[in-house]
Amino acid sequence: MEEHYQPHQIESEAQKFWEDNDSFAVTEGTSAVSSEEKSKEKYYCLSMFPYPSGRLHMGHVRNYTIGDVIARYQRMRGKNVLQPMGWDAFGLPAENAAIKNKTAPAPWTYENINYMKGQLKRLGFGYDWNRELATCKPDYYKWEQWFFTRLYEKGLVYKKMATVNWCPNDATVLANEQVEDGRCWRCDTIVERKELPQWFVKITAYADELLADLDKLEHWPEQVKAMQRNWIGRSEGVQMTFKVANVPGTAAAESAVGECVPEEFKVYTTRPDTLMGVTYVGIASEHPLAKAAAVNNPELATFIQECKSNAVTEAEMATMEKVGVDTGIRAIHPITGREVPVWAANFVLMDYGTGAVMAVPGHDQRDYEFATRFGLPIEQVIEPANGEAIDLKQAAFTEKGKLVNSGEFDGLTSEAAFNAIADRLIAEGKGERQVNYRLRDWGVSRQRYWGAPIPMCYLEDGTEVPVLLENLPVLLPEDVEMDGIQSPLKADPEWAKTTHNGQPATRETDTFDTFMESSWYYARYCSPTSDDQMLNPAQANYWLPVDQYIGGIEHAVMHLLYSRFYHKLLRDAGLVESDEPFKRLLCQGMVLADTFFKIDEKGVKQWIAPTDVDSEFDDKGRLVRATLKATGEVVEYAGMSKMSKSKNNGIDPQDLIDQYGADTIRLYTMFAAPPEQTLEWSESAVEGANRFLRRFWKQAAEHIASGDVAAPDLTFDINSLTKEQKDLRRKVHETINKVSDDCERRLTFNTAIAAIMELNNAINKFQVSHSQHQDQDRAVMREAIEATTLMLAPIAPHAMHSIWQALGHSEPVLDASWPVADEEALKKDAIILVVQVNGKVRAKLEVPAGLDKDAIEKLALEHDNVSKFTNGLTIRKVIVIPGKLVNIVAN
Ligand code: ANZ
Repeated sequence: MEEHYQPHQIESEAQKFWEDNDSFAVTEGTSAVSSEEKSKEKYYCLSMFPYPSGRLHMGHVRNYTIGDVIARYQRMRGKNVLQPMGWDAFGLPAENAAIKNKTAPAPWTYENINYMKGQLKRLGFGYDWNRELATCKPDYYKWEQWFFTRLYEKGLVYKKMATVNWCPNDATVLANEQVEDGRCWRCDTIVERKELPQWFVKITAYADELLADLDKLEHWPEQVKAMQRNWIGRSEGVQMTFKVANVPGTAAAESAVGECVPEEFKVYTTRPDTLMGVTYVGIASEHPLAKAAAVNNPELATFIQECKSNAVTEAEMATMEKVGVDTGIRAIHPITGREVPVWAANFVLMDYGTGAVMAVPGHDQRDYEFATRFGLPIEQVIEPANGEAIDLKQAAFTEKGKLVNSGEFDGLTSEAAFNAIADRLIAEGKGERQVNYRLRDWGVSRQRYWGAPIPMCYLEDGTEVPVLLENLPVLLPEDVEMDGIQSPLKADPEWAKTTHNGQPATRETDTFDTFMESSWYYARYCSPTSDDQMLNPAQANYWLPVDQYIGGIEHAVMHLLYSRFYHKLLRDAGLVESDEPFKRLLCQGMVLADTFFKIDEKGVKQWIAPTDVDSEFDDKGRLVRATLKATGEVVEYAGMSKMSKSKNNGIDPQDLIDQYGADTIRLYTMFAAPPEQTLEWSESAVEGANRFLRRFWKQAAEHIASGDVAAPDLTFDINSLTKEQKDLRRKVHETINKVSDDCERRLTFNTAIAAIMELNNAINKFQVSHSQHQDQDRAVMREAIEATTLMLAPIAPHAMHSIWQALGHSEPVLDASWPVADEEALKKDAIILVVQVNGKVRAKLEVPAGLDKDAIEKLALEHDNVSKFTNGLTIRKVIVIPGKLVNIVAN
């Protein structure tokens, strides 16, 4: 074994070994070769697959290191471990890059995949590359297209006109969460609203199950489950009808709108108990009534126009200024018959409930703000249950309570009134109970090119038909020219021409939302090459559900909800048996780094890469001075923030690999923080990780050089061990217990590593004080070094691969068994007891472990320092708490 740690050489040797032996290939144990796998418990460890953006960033490195450590650990625990990797390869950035570089998205994507795959290999991640998939490949999206046509046949897919967020710059539809402060998340352009025909998948049909099954997900972070619950947003309420008293200029309106102006409309409320406090009605600007009234109302028409260009998310709505216009329409209160004005208001969403609300400004804060602004009446109909006075001049009273000013309903509690009013409306045919979800159906149409073509076509008479299996996949042409304006699919009328059962037809030119691909890739890994069906159920059911899923918290809602939905669809199509795709979920924290800037001549902030800066710290570790490495110029420090291009504080993992090797980066990322917390980048901590590996390498090398390590005869005789030898053994086995628990249950690898480092210190001390010429010393040492090697193997697999070999093992460390603590070694020979006299500590007593109470009492009373304080007193009581304390009461 080389005396010095040479990561690059060691790492390429280990990687070659894994590659040559196809070490990470797994099967379900159905073939003869793999009968051993058959007897093992399966373990499916999955990290979220990357978008092939070009290079790995530290966030990827962190995510994939956590996954790889878990996978390797579970393998050493004797499991049959599947850990696959692939590429979430469709999406906008490829198009944008292609436009910029005047190429097509496909070659850009494949090149990136190639490069990033090399990086993943260089980091030593143990993936079964035989299962690699890229979602942009026809053999993958063919099955996604097929599944969509099945869903269409089942009535779970439909097309409708929908208002969408439209980014005029990217010419694409954006999901609500892709809109940040009214702007496109990618290019910052102000987002508009637009109506387009869109394909939808009925996720709302599964809303109840998606909500209920969250309770089954014991090993998911509470936070993620709460976000999903919130997103699904189940509420129970009443949908009721308001009649329209008048529409100003109805005839003109009808001819302009081209259809009948509605005579009535519906509202949805979760608080029917407040019905008697309705003083106006709010409708969305896109509501048919608003459109009708706008014909004769230019102010309203302008307002509707303005709302169109203001995309809003629900979060923004809460803080947004509430504005609106009186439509002139009057609606009739369903119980009192009183006429109330109908206002078009920007806080009413068209696609929630019915697009109209009964406004109760006394008890709803949004209605209150709106009423205050426009001088609409505010009436109290609920009082606090405890009879306290409320002040409607300050704010709405939004809690439940007891009804007042509500005629026959006065005195009822909100709960009782909910039922009484609902029953009354139902009896009069004016309403019904309803469960509502905030969750919308999943709009999957995108007007972009680089995605899976939606497998639908239109016959000459306009009938929509799903593409037949024999005509799938609908291929996306890869050899295209991007003009930056229109999707090549839309620009080429020839592409759309097709036939369906011999009849001429045109293809749909929209493509799928890329969440479609990422919603089922975890399942496809189980039978990645299956070409006669989407999934091979036997294989899928062997591996699924995923035992451990690891990824970023940014996917807490959309990706994880869509995948859960998709899994249930796959189940209902008979392809999988389980109800949920991911048993245990770990969301890793962000990677942060220091940010520095200087102000340039134009007064603009220039962000400076942390690697270009020298920092000085005070003794508390606070940064006191930062200077440019190149010139010594002082720069400003702006704190830690998420590594990002915009702050120029990203650290390229490739540079680190080149400098320190993969094991150091892996060890550093796992040691710097618990996986769920943010990781603060620190160059000196990377160096620390590197030093630790060097040190352990040296220890192992010295130990091996000290004498024969040929295994079997180098065992020790437990009965003749010295105290130091026993102490080291105890430390080794205590560490095994701690590290096992940290890796299995807690998933806190940082504390596991800290424990290994402590053990390492103990080894060092032992090595210095023991010449190791004694067989017994060498045997104890060997046990400690082997245990350390095994425990570090998942984290720093390359160095441990070499050390394990050098220790004389023929089987690779990858397949070695995880160490198990020896109960015998854990036993303590002696324990220290504190002796108190009348509550004051008077002595520390070393006694043999397992000594009985009487003997301990005797020893305590005989201790010099104890007898000094009990002299002349009468011993009243002696309390012995085994393993801890002796308390003597004397007076
Ligand atoms: C009257 C009322 C009185 C309401 C009150 C609340 C409190 P969740 O729980 O989220 O389902 N609402 C209904 N449709 C809306 C739309 N399209 N845009 C904006 N708001 C809408 O919310 C249901 C409540 O949100 C409904 O109950 C309605 O206001 C409002 F003291 O009706 B409520």
